[in-house]
Amino acid sequence: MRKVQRVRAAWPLRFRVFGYLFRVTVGEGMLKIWGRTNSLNVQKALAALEEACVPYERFDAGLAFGVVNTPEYRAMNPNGLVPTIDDGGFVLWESNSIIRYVCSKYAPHLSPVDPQARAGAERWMDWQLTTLLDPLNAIFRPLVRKMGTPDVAAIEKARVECVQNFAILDNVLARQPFVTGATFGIADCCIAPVAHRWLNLPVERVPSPHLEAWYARVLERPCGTVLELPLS
Ligand SMILES: N[C@@H](CCC(=O)N[C@@H](CS)C(=O)NCC(=O)O)C(=O)O
Repeated sequence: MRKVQRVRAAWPLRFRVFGYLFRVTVGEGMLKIWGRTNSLNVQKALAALEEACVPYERFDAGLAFGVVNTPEYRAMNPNGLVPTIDDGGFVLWESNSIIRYVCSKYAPHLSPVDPQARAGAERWMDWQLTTLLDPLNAIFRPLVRKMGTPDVAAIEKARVECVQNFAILDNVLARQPFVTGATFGIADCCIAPVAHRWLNLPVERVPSPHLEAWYARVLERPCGTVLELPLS
């Protein structure tokens, strides 16, 4: 499998060097992640790694890059989907589980332990998977990935759902700077790539000043580097 990217440079070099030396010293080696950078679920995992300041090696995988159907990959991830990580021999798939793991282990400040704060954050992560994702895909796949013949009525129905969903976020972000309160956390890692996709889709949106202000704040953070690519 071709290695395409080493440590990213979003954080000051001294933090990266410290992280690298720490991992080498304790014998963990560099964390590995498989997945193409235009995948939403890969972006979520990368956002967590960037925010947690974890040095990593990324390997392109999925769609045109293949890899996901090789026996070696399937042994790690039997779904044949991306992302997958290998952290010193600990293999994990499912983007939200990766976010939880990376933040709990490497960035506890992003990962609440208080049961109510934890549930509050995880609620948004579940909501991203169960509510935000499907209508977004119903627009993204035909209009950006050019998958199938666009069904205008289905796209419009999905657009209306997205407008309603993102209005919920806009209302929350009118009261606080980040999804779960005053500081950036796991829920922001999870939702930022989805908002990036919504705010860049070629469809009509209603004004969402608080969502857009939050997104601008997120772009200034380490995870903003993950969101630089145009949609593809
Ligand atoms: N529930 C999984 C879904 C993973 C998933 O559907 N990944 C997509 C990319 S976003 C995928 O692997 N598509 C096939 C491919 O890229 O070959 C997760 O959150 O990690």
